[in-house]
Formats: sequence, C-alpha cells, structure tokens
Amino acid sequence: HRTIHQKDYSVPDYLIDTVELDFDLAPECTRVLSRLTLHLNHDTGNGQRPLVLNGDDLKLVSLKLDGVELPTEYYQVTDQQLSIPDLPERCTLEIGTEINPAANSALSGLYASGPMLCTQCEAEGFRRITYFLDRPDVMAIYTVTLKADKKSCPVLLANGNRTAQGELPEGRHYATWHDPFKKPSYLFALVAGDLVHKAGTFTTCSGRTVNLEIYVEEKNRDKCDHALLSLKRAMQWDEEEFGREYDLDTYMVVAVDDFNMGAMENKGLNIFNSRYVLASPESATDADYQAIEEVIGHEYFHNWTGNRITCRDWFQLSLKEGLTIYRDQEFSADMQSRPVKRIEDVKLLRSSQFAEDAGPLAHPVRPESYVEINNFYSMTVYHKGGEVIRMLRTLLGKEGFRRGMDLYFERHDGQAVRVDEFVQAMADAGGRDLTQFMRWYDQAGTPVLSISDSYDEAAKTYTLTVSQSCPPTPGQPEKLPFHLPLALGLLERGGREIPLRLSGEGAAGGTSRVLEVTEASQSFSFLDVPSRPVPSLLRNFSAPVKVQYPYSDEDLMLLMAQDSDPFQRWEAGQIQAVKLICGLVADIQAGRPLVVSEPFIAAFGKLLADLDQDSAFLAEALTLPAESYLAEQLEVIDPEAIHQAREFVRSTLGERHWDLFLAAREKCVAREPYHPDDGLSGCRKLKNLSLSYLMATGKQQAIELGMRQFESADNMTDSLGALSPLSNCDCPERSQALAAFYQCWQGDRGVIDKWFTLQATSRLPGTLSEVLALLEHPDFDLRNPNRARSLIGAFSQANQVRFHEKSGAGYSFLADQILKLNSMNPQIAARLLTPFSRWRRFDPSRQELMKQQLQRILAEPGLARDVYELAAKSL
Ligand code: BAL
Ligand code: ZN
Repeated sequence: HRTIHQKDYSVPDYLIDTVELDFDLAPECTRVLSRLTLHLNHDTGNGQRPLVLNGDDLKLVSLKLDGVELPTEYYQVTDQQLSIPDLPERCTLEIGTEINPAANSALSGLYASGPMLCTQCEAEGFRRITYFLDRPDVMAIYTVTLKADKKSCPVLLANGNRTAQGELPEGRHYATWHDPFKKPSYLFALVAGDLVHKAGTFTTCSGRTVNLEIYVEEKNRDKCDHALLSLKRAMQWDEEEFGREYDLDTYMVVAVDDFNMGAMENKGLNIFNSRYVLASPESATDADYQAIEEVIGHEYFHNWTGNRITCRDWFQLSLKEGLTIYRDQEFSADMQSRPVKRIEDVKLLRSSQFAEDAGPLAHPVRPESYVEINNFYSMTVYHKGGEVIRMLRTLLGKEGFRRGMDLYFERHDGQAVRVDEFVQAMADAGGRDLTQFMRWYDQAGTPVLSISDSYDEAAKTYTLTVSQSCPPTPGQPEKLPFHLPLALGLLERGGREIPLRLSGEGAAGGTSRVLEVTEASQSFSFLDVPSRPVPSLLRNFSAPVKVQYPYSDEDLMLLMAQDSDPFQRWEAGQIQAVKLICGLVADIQAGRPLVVSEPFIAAFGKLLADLDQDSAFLAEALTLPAESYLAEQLEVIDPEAIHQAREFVRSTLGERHWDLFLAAREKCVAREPYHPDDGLSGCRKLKNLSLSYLMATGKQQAIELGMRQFESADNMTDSLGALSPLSNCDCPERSQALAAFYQCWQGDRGVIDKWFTLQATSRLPGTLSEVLALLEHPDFDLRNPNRARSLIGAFSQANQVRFHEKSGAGYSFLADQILKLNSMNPQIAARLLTPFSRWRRFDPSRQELMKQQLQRILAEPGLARDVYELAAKSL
C-alpha cells in the first residue's frame, strides 16, 4: 500500500470545466455516462501531459474523444486509473461506466440503502462512480440527469436546482439538476427513492426565500420537525454571527439508514445518517435532539466553510473540519448552556483526542502523510483542529477574529486553498505574526504546561513561571515551542478575584487575562497582589494542553466554590475526583482498605444541596470523571481497579447522600408532559444522574425506584435514564425491563440501536457472552454501520472493564468482527480498530494479547488499505 506525502503535492495537469452526468439507475446495474469538457492546466508549465483519471471498481463500457470512439490502443485502464497519453489542449471526453450499487457494501460511491439509492463521495468515492480527476482542487460545474423506475424511485434528487423532469418509456422517468456553483467531486450527490418530505422556508437576510426540504421514508414522516427547526436556527445564526447567507434556492436533507459517517455536506443536498435527522418525543433523548441540532448546523455551516471555500488537498482537511467543528460548537453553545457545552466538548477532547495524540496513531492536525485518507477523519483533525481555531479566536478577540473570517471569505471564495491561506487571513486582519502559531498544524502531541509560582510578600508581586514541553510522537522526536493563549485569573483566599496588573502595565485591567505563551519557559509577574493568591489557570480551557500545577485540596475547594469561570469550578471538582479515584486505584492494587475522604463527601454534598444552580451544570459537576479519562491519568491502565474504585465512590456517595439525591429527583419531577424544547433537559439529566447514584448502592428500594421510572416514563430520556442503571444491575428486574423495552420498540431502528448498546455497555461480568449472543439476534446486521457500532463499537470503546477482561476474550471477539468487516466495509472495520492502538498503555499480559490480535489482523490476506494502515502503525 502506497504512502501519499504532503510534500509531493503538484497541481493537476488538466482542469475540468463542465461535467454532464447521465445516470441510468437500477440497483444491480447502473450505467453512468459522463461528458467532461477539459483543458490542459497551463499553470503547470509542463506542456502536453497524459491525462490520468482515477477509478475504483469500475467497468469501462465506452470512451469517446470529441465525439469519436477512442480505439483501445489510445488509452490504458488499470484497477485504479484510466490514462490517455495524447489529448488536445481542449477537448470533450465521454466516458461510459457500469456499476453495481446493490453490491457496494463499502457505502462509498453509489450504493443501495434499503430500497433507495444514494451516494457518499467524500473523500474518494466519486471515482467509484466514474473515471475522474477525483481531487478537491479540480472544481467544475455539474449538470446531472437521473433516470429510474418511477414506481420504486418517484423522487430523484441531485445538487443544485431541478431544471427539467418528465416521463420515459417502460414506467421510467427522469429529472435533470444543475448546480451553478463550481464544486469538487467529493461534494457531488444523488438520491433516488420512495421518499416523502417535510417542507419549510427560510427568508434570508437579503430577503430571498429558500425552500427547505427534509426527505425521509414515509414511516418517518413525523420525525423531521426538529431537523427542520434546527436548520432554520443554523441559517439564522450563520447570518448573525458570521454574515453568511445561503446561496441556492433550495436546501435539501435526506435521511438514510446505512451511512458510514454522521452526515455529508454535499452542495444543496446533504445526506444524513438517519440518527442525526429522525426524532420524536417518545423515541429520542434530549441528547439525541441536541446532536441533531449540532450535526444539522455542522453540515449547513460547511456551505461556506468547505463548499464555497474548499481544501486544496486532503492534507488540508482541518481547514474545513476544524473550522466547522468550531462553528457548530459555538452554534450549540448559543442555543443551549454555553458552560455546559464547553464542558462536554472538553470531556470529549480529553478522553479521545488526547489518547489519540499519546499513541502510535498520533498525527498533526495537518498530517504529513497517509495511506488511506479515510483514516484521517480523526479526533485530531476535527476536534483538536476546532481547538486551534478557538485559540485564534481567543488570541485575536471577537472583532479581530470576525475580521479575519470576513477577509478569508473575501479573498478565497470559489477557491481550493490550504490552512496557510486561512491563517494568513487571520494574521492580516489581526495585524499579527502567526508564523509560530502554525506549529499547531504541523506538530502532533499534547503539550504539557508545567506551572510554578512564587509570591514576594514585601513587594506584593506574584510570579508565574510557565514551561512547556511536548512528548515525542511518531516521526517527530523533538518539538518546538507552541504559541498559545493561557487565560487566567487570581483569587484571594476569601474568594475575591484580584484586578490584574502585569509588570510594565500602568494600571490594573480586569480580573481575567489572556497571557501569550511562546517560549519553552517564560515568567509573568503580577503587581499589587495583596496576598498569596490561588491561580485559576487555563480558564475555559483556553488551549488544548495539559496543565501541571501543584494545587492543594484547599485551593481546589476554593476554585470549585468561587471561581467566576464556571468551567473552572467544574474543572476543580474533576481534579479532586481524579486525585481521589487514582488514590483508590493504588489502594486496590496494594490491597489496602478503601475509604472515600470525608472532605470529598462533604464538598459533593454541598454541591448537591445547592439546587438553585443550573441543573445541567450541576449534573456535570456531580458526574465523576469517565473511566476512559481516568485511564489516561495512569502510567499503566488497570481497567478493573479503575472500575472498582469509581464504583466504590459512586456507591459511597449514593449511600451517604441518599436523601439529597432523593430530593434532587423530587425537585426535577416534571409537572407537564415531555417536550424536547421545554427547557427541562438539565433537570432530567440531574434527575437521572441522581437515580444512577441511588442505584449504585444496589438497594432494592433504588431498584424499585428505577423500575417505576422505567414503567411510567413518557419520554426516551427518562426511560433510558432508568434502563441504563438497570442494565448494570444484577437483579431480576434487569431482564424484565430489557425485554419490555425491546417489545415496545422493535420496529424503530434508532431505539433498537440503543437497546443493543445498553447491553454491550453493561458492566456486569457476563456482558461478553451477551454480546456474542446478540451477534446472532435477528435484528443484528453487521452491514449496517449504526448497528455494528451499537454493539461492537459500544462494547470495545465504551466498556473498558469488560472489553479488557484478562482472558483476552474481548480482544479476539473484536478482531473477529474487524476481519469480517474488512472486505465488507473497510472504513467501519478500521474505525473499530482504535482500542487496539492503545495496547502499550496496559500491563504486559494484556499488551501481549492485544498485539497477538493485531498480528492476526495483519496476517489476513487481502487486508483493506484502511485496516492495514491502522494495524501496521499500531504495532
Ligand atoms: N465532511 C464529512 C462529514 C462532515 O464532517 O461533515
Ligand atoms: Zn464536517
């Protein structure tokens, strides 16, 4: 398998001006006729060159140059290419191919999802439809005609505007679509199926009316309201926050059940994994509603950050993904609670991206090389990429950042560019040198800030010394210092925040400050500091780094109670919980008795008693760090001890604060029937968290409480809020509730995914046997990515203690599934491999067992590029 390097980029030899595509659609045999007008790219300065088009799994059936059939000696076809050595400077090519969408289980290119046909072209799926210059810097105008059986496919959609439609002989019909915007092939899309749509309109800031259409299967007609509402909110928000107006007359979203990713931003025709569209109050949780809003927003925001301005090459993926993640995070923060959204985002970053950055698959936000680009739709490119944009926003301030965005759109609209162009626009608009900042794109690894301080009582001066370092990552043994914003404040022991005056400044300004760290070691002195303060460091998580500062328990108590930044109040609690649980892990390993410290129990109780706080925030503050995050803190991961220690704290808190948890539940009991927009999602979160603490005690009274909630719930959040702790409970009620849930929801794919996940994530010892039995369940289908993820992904990625069982049975189970998926759907197979990449973090025996499975996978003949790359790099 060949490695592609960023440094080898060269501009395309040919450019394509227009593409006319004619699809004769049928599930088993679709004929595609592609008519390209193209010309030699004079920018190469190379003169006449062969034309080399990409192709994958195609059958070439005809080839004409300027209207004349091309004899076979004038071209070569291989597995992956169609080359034509001699071409006029300008010409027209007509390429006929045949494909089999029904056999396309990789779900890349044109494929069947149930009875409908749809496409997924990012990153390199278009070449599985026709021969093409399948790279994002080749942008063309597309006109697409779809022909299909009218009865099975009454709806025919493609990008842009419909310009014609009509009847054809033999019960077929056609529709022609024209997209007036130039686009790269990865944004091409078509859909053909028996769909209904929910329609709405949005009037843009310049007064144009845009038709909004959400397409779903008839049975899901009533599950589109939230997606439509979210779309309108996203359109409004992008106008207000970024001055971006939508540019076509129609915006379509189609929900499909079989989809590798979350959704896809194809121009004017988004195709979505149905889990990010469909929702009804009975069947969707508050978290589902929130995720739909976020993903609908994300794909909509791509219209400007991704589609109008796209990537020059796939190394620049974060240009659109990091930026669009940042935009969707901000959108969600504005729609909901900003601090809670920040906490959620940081939790995800620290448990998944930090782990990626610390292992053999670590790569920079702009990778230097890849074997399979699909493997780089990663936490690093997306979420660390989003944090890099957020740092620019912090460094430039609100106005400077907005000016930078405006300048970026003004300069590069209609172009395919690099990350450099984006950062240059920010630098120019902000009047700043961002040369050093660019290291965030090219150096992998999570930087560590070691911070020490000293206080000069006589001079009333407080000095912070910040040293940064970054561990080695594959191919990058040494790192240069990063340029990062360190937001902070200083608190007096009584809780007052000290007005900040840095040495050299005339007067104090504000109680929160962004320091710019650029050197390996740097000191900052604050003047007029009345007493030794407690520093509140990295407020709002102002950079994707780890902070080391020797906080005492009293410091943390103070920050938890008094910090003006809610993120820091949460963070201080988390640091304490991590300390406590990691201490208990050591106790377990040393065979010492377990005790939860009294001050911790008291501080927790104090928080819990303060029910006037925002419930969603309170729920976050009362949630212990996840087992995956705790694992990150340990030298050698001990999954059993982590689980046992964390459960011990949960059951202790449940027992000691029994009445407070009951009171929190009482306060959160709903007076009205459920509505996702009732503003009570935080209450439900707190109520269900309280139930889970009560149930952690194992008391029959708590189990009965859970059963009562399960039986009486009028919404999925409460139903799962009870069923989830029940599924972790070794009690007769467990199987009763799981069976009832299945009976009730058998026909609903999304809910049955949840049912699989509940069982796969149960912490009970028999879980792996249950998972193995569920593989044989009539509703299990390895070909459906959501279903595969709901069982196999959930077990191996969200059930640390059971997946890592000493015997290694979890490992061989996962390898079996990866090998089955390898030929079926390499993208999904590769995604499932992640847990194995962490093998070095475990004890020698587990290391050996995981390594054996990686070796077994690598020995498989015909290993897909996707799986090969991750397995080889992991070893
Ligand atoms: N572009 C792939 C899906 C997404 O990030 O929106
Ligand atoms: Zn995206």
